[in-house]
Amino acid sequence: LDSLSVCDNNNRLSTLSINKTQFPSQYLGRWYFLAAAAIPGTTALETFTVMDNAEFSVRQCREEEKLDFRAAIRIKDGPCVPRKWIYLLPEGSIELRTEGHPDRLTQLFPPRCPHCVILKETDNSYARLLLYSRTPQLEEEFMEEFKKKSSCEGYTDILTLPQQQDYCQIED
Ligand code: MYR
Repeated sequence: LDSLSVCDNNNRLSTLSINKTQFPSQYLGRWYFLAAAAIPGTTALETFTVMDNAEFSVRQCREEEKLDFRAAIRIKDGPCVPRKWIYLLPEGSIELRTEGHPDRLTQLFPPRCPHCVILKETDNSYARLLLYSRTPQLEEEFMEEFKKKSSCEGYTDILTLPQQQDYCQIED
């Protein structure tokens, strides 16, 4: 019986609960990348398999419609790798575009987890769901929520970051 009710509306991705009056300010600041999901048989998770952990910082750029995303990625072998993207936020939109990647679309789906966000990233050749949290450790029920929601969308290939090493410093 449980398996029949698993993919009801409760476990579908929905943008309904995004607070548009606080957007995007409620998403600024620190985030920890905890898990990703993809359709099996695709290469969408390949870039994440080398990661031990990853921390992100999201800031408003001087220009209203641009967000500055920085990451400090800990590679399993040990080194820290800094990354940087500019996301474009067309006025009134809750969908993000990545500067320099015209075919990439990033959509936000707030889960029940109050300190988490799920991003759906699609490009020409891949689609994946990404789970971020304000805290590096996530309550088991919220990780289960991500897995359930992902599976209901057909993204049954799940990768969780090992987080066995220290976090790296985000570079300004
Ligand atoms: C990538 O690894 O492909 C890019 C990842 C983007 C990281 C985003 C982490 C922060 C989540 C908050 C989104 C807020 C948008 C307004």
